Amino acid sequence: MHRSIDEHFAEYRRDGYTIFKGYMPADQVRRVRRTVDPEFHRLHAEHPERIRATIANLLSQEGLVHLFKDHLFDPALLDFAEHVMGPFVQLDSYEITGYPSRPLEERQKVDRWHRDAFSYSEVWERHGSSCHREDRVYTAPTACNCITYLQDMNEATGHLRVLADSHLDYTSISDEEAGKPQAGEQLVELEAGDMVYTHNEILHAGSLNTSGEIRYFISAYFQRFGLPHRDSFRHPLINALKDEARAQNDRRVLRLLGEDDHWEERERAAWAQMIAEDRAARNASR
Ligand SMILES: O=C(O)CCC(=O)C(=O)O
Ligand SMILES: [Fe+2]
Repeated sequence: MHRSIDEHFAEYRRDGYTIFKGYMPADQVRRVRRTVDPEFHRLHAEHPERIRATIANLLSQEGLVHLFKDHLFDPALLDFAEHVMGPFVQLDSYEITGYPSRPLEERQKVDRWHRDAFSYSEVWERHGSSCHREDRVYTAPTACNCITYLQDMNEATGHLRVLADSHLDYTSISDEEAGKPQAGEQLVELEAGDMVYTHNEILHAGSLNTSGEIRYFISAYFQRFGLPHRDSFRHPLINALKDEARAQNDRRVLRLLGEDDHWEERERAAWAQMIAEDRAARNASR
């Protein structure tokens, strides 16, 4: 059962995240797992001490781009991203991460509470002057993580943990506490193929995997256009995607890949309209 953009946004604004149930069909989940399994077995064997391994820059991977590009360019996903951030959405990073299965005694261990990249709460949460903590103002995120899980999420595979509505405050978790369960945390209920769409100011953590299978998620990390980005936009495979988007006049896909000659102009036009409305309101009350 699919919910409307408005319903998702109401939840997102209140809690700092929303869940798109069944976002990736089961056969695609199986196809992705089957395709990347050998590479992750290799990566995990190479560094057995690491709790996760990542294949980054998915759009620049010859053998993977065809499998992954439709997931990222899905109009429903981009519609929601634009609803949340405005029409200024750029890709920061597109990757798949796999957690190898760990010994059973590590079950339910927390993989570090954190806020994601480009969050400003991290800068101010420990600042001595604390007046900002009295206000709980919702602001559009500078970045969003769209995380699609490729297995049911439970005690064995390792829950995603979230402190709901922490995108509205400056609560901080000390380094000593970052590896521990937190009072009030939600263990997010998810099945294979579900996508969690987060606000980058939300506090969250993964949990270690003891399921016997690899614990996978695909992360499409969106950011405001123009910010520094991790993925390359200059690879020949990306150029081909941009050529395709240009031929279809698909400006938002071009923008997603770092190309928009008009964004500043468009933003200033929106500001000018607001300033004119404010001026008209002042004049009307004279
Ligand atoms: O492991 C998870 O479920 C979440 C991962 C995460 O928060 C991250 O990679 O930033
Ligand atoms: Fe994260």
